[in-house]
Amino acid sequence: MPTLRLVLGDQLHRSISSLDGADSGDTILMCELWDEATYVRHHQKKIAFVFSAMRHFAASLRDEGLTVDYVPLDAPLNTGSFTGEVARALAEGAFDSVIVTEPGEWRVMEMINGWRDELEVPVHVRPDTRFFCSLERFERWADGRKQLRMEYFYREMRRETGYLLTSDGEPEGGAWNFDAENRKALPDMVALPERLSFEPDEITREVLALVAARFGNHFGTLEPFGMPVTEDQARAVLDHFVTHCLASFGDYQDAMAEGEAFLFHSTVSAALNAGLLLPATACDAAEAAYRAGDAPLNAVEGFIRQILGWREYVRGLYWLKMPDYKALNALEADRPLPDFYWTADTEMACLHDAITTTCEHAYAHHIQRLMITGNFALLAGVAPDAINEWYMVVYADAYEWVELPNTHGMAIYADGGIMASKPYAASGAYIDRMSNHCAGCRYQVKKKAGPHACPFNYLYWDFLIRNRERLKGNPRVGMIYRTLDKMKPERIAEIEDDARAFLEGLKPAANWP
Ligand code: FAD
Ligand code: DLZ
Repeated sequence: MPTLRLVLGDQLHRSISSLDGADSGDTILMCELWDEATYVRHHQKKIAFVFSAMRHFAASLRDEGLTVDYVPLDAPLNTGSFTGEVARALAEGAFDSVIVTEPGEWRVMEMINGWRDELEVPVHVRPDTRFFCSLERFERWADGRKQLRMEYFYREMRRETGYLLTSDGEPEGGAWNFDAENRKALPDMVALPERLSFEPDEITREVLALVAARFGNHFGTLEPFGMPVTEDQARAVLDHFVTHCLASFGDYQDAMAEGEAFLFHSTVSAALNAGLLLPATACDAAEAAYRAGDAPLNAVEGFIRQILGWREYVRGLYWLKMPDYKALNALEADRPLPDFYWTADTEMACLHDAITTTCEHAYAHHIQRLMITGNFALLAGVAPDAINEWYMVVYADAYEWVELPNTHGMAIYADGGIMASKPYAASGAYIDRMSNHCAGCRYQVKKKAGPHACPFNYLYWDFLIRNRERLKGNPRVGMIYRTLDKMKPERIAEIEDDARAFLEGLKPAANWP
């Protein structure tokens, strides 16, 4: 009897393990689902991207002669959920088993686990072999370690994969990590590369109309839409990055610039996470550029570290620590999400810029996510569930396996240091050093107190004061507390007053929309 092979919307690669051994007698089930589009109310561009990429992938499987049961969102019998659609397919056809590749989110794994009892045929869950590091391998790495720091994991991955190793097995350039060279601000006159954008074809145009009609009240701008929706287009974005951006990626990795969404970043995360691009393809292309002398080591190592190191590490950590991880709230943060996260209606220029970019492109680069929107949420004490939901909604690359560790662990320190050795808290000085936002801001970054001072300045110290008992034992923040200890009581009171007034003035978000 044939097999029912379920392919989820972020598993869109021909090498996905659920398709291993597929033949024309099997049915490949792909479904556009109300539940998946609304369990968080994803950015309109993300829904369009996923649906269009799914439809293109289904077409490519059919071109190969495979049988695809593709359920569009508006199909009359569409039940709206993975569970409903698998049960319906089984009721309508004769299948001996269901095969699926492990999903990227805990909640979906829970659903699939439920099928083992609910369905009358066996359910086989195959490992997701798109990653360099299997979940078992990550568990072995983590086993017995007091601290799970990315850097040590990354070195093992470098050794195992051979990326950027000399013939003696040592790291190219004599060091594993060139991060110290990757912190330059953007010079005024630097020319930024043009970005690839793809004219929507008929499939994408149909999807855009569907999203406008059914999800037009979700966050974000739907059009113009130029995201890559096929493997070929994703590969073109990668090649464009390698040719035009990679050489400067390292130097300006941490830079920010007003009105410039992409700088020298690759913009491949949505394609990688949906399966259009394999991580090995991205790392191979970057290493080839280094070997050909087309990009310097600090850039190529930096790029490979993001994918081979951070991306693999956060996935391993997510599956190692879930489900308890999500409930952690080490700093007992409980503030509602400020309304400006949805509207960009804030006079703080850096936040306004990062949120505007996010709304237009369903994208912001790492430093905007970490040091602007993340840093503000950390300092203001926004409740983890509220800020996690925001990050899940607004980015086209957001899936819980990668969003949660980055937000919960890295940005807001809700995991109490499982991921980061100290909170990534920063005052306005950091933002001023790494960007040109402050020059045009209504607030003054050099002012420490009063209504014209940059709010990041007093919120930074207020955060440290509020969390003294929780953080004082951390040797990495000891020096900052020694500075705080030298402040006069009047200065402490001034910081607390400014912070209270500012935070009380924030309008909390109504549930979106
Ligand atoms: P580049 O800067 O060009 O980096 C290359 C690739 O490296 C990225 O495409 C991505 O696949 C990978 N990468 C880089 N940093 C990380 C990281 N910290 N964790 C995992 N992969 C990384 N990334 C997501 O893919 N999905 C998310 O939902 C997500 N949420 C985030 C939330 C917060 C608060 C923070 C601080 C970071 C988050 N990131 C997330 C990581 C990172 O910001 C994005 O991967 C990156 O901005 C995507 O842009 P890019 O493709 O141009 O990346
Ligand atoms: C993100 C997403 C969206 C918006 N819609 C669908 C969908 O309609 N059908 C589908 O199979 N997958 C979708 N996805 C991706 C899933 O949410 C993703 O597979 C799970 O979150 C597991 O990572």
